[in-house]
Amino acid sequence: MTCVKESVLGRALLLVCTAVFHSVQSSAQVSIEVRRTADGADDYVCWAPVEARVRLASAGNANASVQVSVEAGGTPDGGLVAFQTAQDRPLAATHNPAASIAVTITSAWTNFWVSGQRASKGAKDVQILVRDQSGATLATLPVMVRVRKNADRLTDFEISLFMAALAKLKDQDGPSPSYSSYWRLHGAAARLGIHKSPLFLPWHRAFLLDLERRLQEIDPRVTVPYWRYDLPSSKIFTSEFMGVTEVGGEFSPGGQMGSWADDELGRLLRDPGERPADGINVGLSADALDERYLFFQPQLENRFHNPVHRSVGGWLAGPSAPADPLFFLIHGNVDRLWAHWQWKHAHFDPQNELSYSAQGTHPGSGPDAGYYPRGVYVRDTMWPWYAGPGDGHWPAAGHSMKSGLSGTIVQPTTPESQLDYMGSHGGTDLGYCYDDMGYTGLPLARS
Ligand SMILES: [Cu+2]
Repeated sequence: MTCVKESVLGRALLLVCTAVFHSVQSSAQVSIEVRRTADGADDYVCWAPVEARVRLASAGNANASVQVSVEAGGTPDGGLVAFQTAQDRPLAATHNPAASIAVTITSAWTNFWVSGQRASKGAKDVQILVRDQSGATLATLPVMVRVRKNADRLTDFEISLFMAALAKLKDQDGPSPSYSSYWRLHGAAARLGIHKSPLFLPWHRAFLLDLERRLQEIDPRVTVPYWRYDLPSSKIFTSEFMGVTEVGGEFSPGGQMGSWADDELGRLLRDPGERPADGINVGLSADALDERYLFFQPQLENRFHNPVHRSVGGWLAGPSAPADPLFFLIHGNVDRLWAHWQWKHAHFDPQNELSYSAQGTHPGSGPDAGYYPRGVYVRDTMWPWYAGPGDGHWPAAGHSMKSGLSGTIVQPTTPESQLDYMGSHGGTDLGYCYDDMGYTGLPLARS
């Protein structure tokens, strides 16, 4: 069986694994793996099905086979996973996971699919269990259903994990990319057409994923939460999280945000006259957004995004916006709104101009030909995820996205690669999901 070492829980898990191991010595020894590795560092799943496999690990009779069931263990309010046997990766139309599946295991690997059903609470709180026909547990593998959540509904523990990972990234000067490189990249990209163009959404999707993977490298339990800025919030603008703004007074973030500063920009600035915790009136329902990308993108950018940057003010009102970590919570929500719109209109096909209006590669085809700079068209590589020298329009790129512990990296990083973010329509699963949008497009109860 596979015993997993996790940074904090390592000792406890090792004990659990050892205990289970002893109890099954009399019967079969069974191994479970997620993503074809014995390494627990990639045992994180979202709603999208992820490949897992099981086999008899004991040497001995090579012809042995055992009838087992694969099921989930955990707690009633923690994470939950479900299973499916299928040759090919199930897509939205074929996804049909069950609480348990019957499998005949041998000394060769047998594959199955595991997908999240309910979000974990900041730890590997769900187990993949293999039981024999008497119900005895033959093997157990802890996993985490790691989803992006509403920042206002995070537990104090989840907030502390996120803030600790952020602080660690901020303190690290050496490993690349550092926190400050994110606002520098955004500032440079702002001159290349990432705003006021179709590129706005896919570029920021990749950018968010880039930071999220960097944070997960520090703590794999962390995701970037989203700020529902259209609603009042009680938890986000506190000294434990994104800081407090006193109306008519100073911006006095307290806690960790109180000492947040940048070598070049100085101390964190926000507009002291605003109370973001009250919510920001965007004056438009998300349901009213146009179903054509050409019109949807500027609506989302101008009505649901620009006023938020302006209202919070300070760093967030300029091209160095990502220097304020609140940037990533804002863009988490922008990306979530895009994801909801994609589901509502089934807009995942990058070859359909209703899903993404700038078709082809630069200078493009159709009515938009020649209109946008390089990088905007659906099959263009987006800077800075671009391996190569500068060429007059693009600077030389010294930045590459981390492959992540469980996220697949798509090369080259094009707008096309970002559209079908869970791979539910045949694209590549980027390894993230939202707590209110399931794999098959069914709205989910937020946890
Ligand atoms: Cu923005």
